[in-house]
Amino acid sequence: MQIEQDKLQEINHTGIEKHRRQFEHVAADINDVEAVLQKLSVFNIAIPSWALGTGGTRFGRFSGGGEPRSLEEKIEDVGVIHALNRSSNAISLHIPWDIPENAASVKELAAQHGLHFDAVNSNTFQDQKGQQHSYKFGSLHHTDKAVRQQAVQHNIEVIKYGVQLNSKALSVWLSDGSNFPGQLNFRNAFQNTLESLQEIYEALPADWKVWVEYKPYEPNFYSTTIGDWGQSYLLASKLGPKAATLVDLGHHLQGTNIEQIVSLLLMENKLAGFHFNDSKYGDDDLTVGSINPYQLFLIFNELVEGMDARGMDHATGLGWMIDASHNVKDPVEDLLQSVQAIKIAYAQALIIDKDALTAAQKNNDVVLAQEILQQAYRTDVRPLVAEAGLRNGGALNPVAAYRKLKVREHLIKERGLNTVATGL
Ligand code: RM4
Ligand code: MN
Ligand code: MN
Repeated sequence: MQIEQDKLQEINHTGIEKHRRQFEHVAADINDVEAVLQKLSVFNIAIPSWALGTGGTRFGRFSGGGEPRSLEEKIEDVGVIHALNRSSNAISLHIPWDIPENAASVKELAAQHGLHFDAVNSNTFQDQKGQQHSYKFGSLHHTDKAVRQQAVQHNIEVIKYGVQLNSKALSVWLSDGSNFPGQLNFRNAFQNTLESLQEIYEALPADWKVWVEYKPYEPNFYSTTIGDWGQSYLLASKLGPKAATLVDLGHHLQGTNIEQIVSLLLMENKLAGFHFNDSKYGDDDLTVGSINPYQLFLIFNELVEGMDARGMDHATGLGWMIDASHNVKDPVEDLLQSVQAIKIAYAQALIIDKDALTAAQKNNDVVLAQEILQQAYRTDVRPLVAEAGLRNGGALNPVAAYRKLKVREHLIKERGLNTVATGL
């Protein structure tokens, strides 16, 4: 389904006066508001192909209706998201959930919606039909070389699919680990993982990267072979310059200072990018910004500061992706909310008074440092985000426009009520 521009403009028109008032109010106090708008307008976050249907629990799946039945329909849904927010110009594919059978036509369809392909994700955490060896006891870390080889080959195949689509990165998340003490020799598991990743690394085209994602637990509950950023960083360092660490916000134990991890990885040029989501307890994959928007802001503070220190382009310097999926929301609305939350946190980080903060840090003026950060965090920057979207031809309020345009109703009519998208 295509968003009709004239209808979208009509909807925007009804809210424009209120928006103007709110925008002028916040813009008046911002230094170089045009520079902030410019940065917001080129900032994009990739949508995961596995988040377009309802999913995300082991216990049941309750289809919301009109779910995409194919990769083509997933691309159309991302097209809808991008048409509304003008900030989701890429899709990240999970193989084999979403195999691009005909790369040329898939690429063309994506281009029609103004989309391209971000990192491709491999999957060695589930057995596929007809697969020779099982991943029950892991994949790249497996004790049996034949299993490791099969998993390596799968990753190489995923790179090949990605090359056809002009992706530039392979994202690897392993569920490899152990459920019980004694089950695994940690050193061997790590060495096997490293050697397997080295083979995959060798298969990367010159302009490609491999992103190594970590996660502390689940599905294994005693150990995970790439369990934290230290383990991922160690692998990425040993692999070489094309390897870096991917931070999924939900993959940390409670209380972990994620912003500090981000800051140091960035300093070492080993931060690949993000899987954004939010969580209360673990890998909850909830809508970005729904639980702890302050943490998200603090992460963006480190990102803006650290990327500027390295002279990096905010929009293209790192991989920006969402990794969320769950049961009770319309997935498209959920993704629209997530992208907005990310842009809000980014905008807040952009308006921090950096010079004042640096001076406060130098003077050990702890109170002032907090005041400066929270001044930015407590500014309602939503009119800035809306203005950037509007100038790009998007919706003033993407979720509201999606509802007014009755997109889900159209999709249900087109696809039916009982469709189930591939994914978890
Ligand atoms: C994992 C991890 C991966 C994602 C899978 C579906 O927990 O976050 O990035 O590909 O879930
Ligand atoms: Mn992830
Ligand atoms: Mn996860």
